[in-house]
Amino acid sequence: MIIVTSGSNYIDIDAYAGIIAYANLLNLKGIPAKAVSTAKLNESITPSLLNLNTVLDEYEKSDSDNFIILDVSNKDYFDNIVNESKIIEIIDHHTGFEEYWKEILKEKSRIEFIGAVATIIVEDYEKENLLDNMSKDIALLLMSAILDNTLNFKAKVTDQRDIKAYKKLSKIVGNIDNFEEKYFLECQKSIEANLEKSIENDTKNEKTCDILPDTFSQLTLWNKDFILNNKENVYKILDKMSPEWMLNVISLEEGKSYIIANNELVKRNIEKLFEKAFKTDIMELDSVWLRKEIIKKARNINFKN
Ligand SMILES: [Mn+2]
Repeated sequence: MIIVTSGSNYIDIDAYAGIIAYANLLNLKGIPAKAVSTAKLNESITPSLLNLNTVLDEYEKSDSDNFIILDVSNKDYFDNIVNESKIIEIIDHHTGFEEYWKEILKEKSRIEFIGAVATIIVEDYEKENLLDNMSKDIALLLMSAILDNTLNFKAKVTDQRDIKAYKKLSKIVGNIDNFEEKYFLECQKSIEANLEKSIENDTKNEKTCDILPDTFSQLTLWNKDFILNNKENVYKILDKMSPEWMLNVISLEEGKSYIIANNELVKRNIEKLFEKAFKTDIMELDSVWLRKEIIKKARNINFKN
């Protein structure tokens, strides 16, 4: 049996959609394959997506199993069920291990730097002329994967191929009004329901440079309203971590970041960094800025306090 699987610990919607869709493609081609994961599913796999008529398969271990790995190529992070010497294909979009796998798997190592692995799977269906055989539910999973991994096409990793694949999937699914908004609002709902844990999970506590506070939090949301309406709560959670913090709120609806900070020194430094002023505790940026991009900018700039 061919086992299509992904990473250990947590998998996101790109891995989840990818392994289900790829196992299904192999089945359509008459090749027995199962989509298996023993990892936890993260918040990008929403309750609505879990309610679709698509599921992971049960795993029954057999010595004759071969493995296909999706959305991860660092062998330290493969699902625990994987026998490394039995890997027959890897499809990923993370950098670092492309030469290693090319050597071993030749053309069966497909590591390409685009927005989502889901896009590569859609292209595979197309090459096999099997797009018409893809179910609406699988198409919905793959659409969500592309949205999530490209941050609604705003992330710099977004490729034209992602946009093209998404359009093809939309045709299979038919008309859904504001699918992007619905998907991200559902992700946002689980963040709101568990605000403290969500903030903690996406806070980095480390010295990155002289300008930025060590406590640097980030939330990716459809819109910023909830956070602004619950400012006191948000401040309380962050103040507990450190008197000096900053929060990067990525608003996907508007395609821009908002920096929130309440410490005067922190605010002054960020104002120098972006050459922009805070309106009370909020600074509106011109586009989506990821935390790692803000840190990079801060490290490249030298100024005296
Ligand atoms: Mn991915």
